[in-house]
Amino acid sequence: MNLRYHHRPALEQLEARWCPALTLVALDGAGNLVVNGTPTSDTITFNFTADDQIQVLDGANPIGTFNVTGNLKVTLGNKILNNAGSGQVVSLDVNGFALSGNVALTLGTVINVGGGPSGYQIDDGDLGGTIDGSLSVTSGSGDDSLSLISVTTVQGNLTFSAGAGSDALTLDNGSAIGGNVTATKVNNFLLGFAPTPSTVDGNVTLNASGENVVNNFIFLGTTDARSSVGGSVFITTGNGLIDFALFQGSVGGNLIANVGGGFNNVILDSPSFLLGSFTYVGGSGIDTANLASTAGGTGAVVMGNITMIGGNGNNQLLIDANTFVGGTSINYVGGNNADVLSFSGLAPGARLTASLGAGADQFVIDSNSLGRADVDFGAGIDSLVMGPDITSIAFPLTFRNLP
Ligand SMILES: [Ca+2]
Repeated sequence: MNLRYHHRPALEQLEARWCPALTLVALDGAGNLVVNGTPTSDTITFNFTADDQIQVLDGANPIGTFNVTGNLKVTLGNKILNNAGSGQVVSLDVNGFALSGNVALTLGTVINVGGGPSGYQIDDGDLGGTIDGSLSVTSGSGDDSLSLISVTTVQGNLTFSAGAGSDALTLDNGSAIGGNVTATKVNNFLLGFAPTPSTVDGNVTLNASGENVVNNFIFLGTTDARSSVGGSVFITTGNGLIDFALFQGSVGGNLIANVGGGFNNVILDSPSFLLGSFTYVGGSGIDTANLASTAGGTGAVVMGNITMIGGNGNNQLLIDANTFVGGTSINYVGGNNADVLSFSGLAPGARLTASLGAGADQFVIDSNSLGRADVDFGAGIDSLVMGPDITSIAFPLTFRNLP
């Protein structure tokens, strides 16, 4: 081996790796602001000084201010970061102003060796503002996050393709998306938590198929100011622990979740409003759905039908006394293992159809507010539990395979 011969070219490579730079910050002929390269500092800021006026800063270093009549198109590369703080930040500091066009961020992979977060951390500055077009973010294998938490409005669609890693999308504190939200390989999604509601007017599609990790998808609000999705919510995940919850929020369309294997848990809690139907397809492993009011008062309201297909595992569908189902059908399909189907809610127009499969299953009924019920207990030593609030059944009820 000739160490002396190889020494000089290796130095050049190290310099390129450890001294990143923005290689292009300029307007193109169409009025787009094009930013390419890798920020030198830990923060690149797009600081709006007026509508469509964007000052670019790499750390505290101003690169220039541009009149952006088109779109903001940013491509940032891979970076090794040594940062114990906030990680590699991309700040869309709209400052209460507006951008007429779209924002498109294409981001590489940040590896942080300093203890702070890896990945690109994208925020909306202190004051928020309005993006008249759409916001799209594509990121690499780091743990990337996109947080709109400062009263930002995106009139068009929001798209976040987060790549590998544990990625997060947070829309909170007055965020408003006029179009659809599509998040791919995003493991943590939160809509609304602060007293000021956050809204998505279109659909929310969360596609984490193939991501066999923990996924948390939460739609929140407060009793006085509910966060909402105007359209439908579609959730697809791989195997692993999937939690999703609708707390004190509303969905104008349907809620459809296909969550793969592993332990999956769904909660619709007090008060939450689903104006369409609820469809929940689990895989192998324990799947639970709890439509309830843990805090008392009004529970979940599902105006459409309920369908749960639990697969194998000790699955549970619990519909408690404060939950109202407005649809005509509650359909439950269990697999092997011990299923529990418990209904004590209000579904006066619904026909409950259940196929509990093999295993020691349990059907618990404690409400007469049901159109009718047809329950096939399947194989196994099963049980029917009635009460304590009712002592007899006042609706048509048929059983099969009850020992
Ligand atoms: Ca990522």
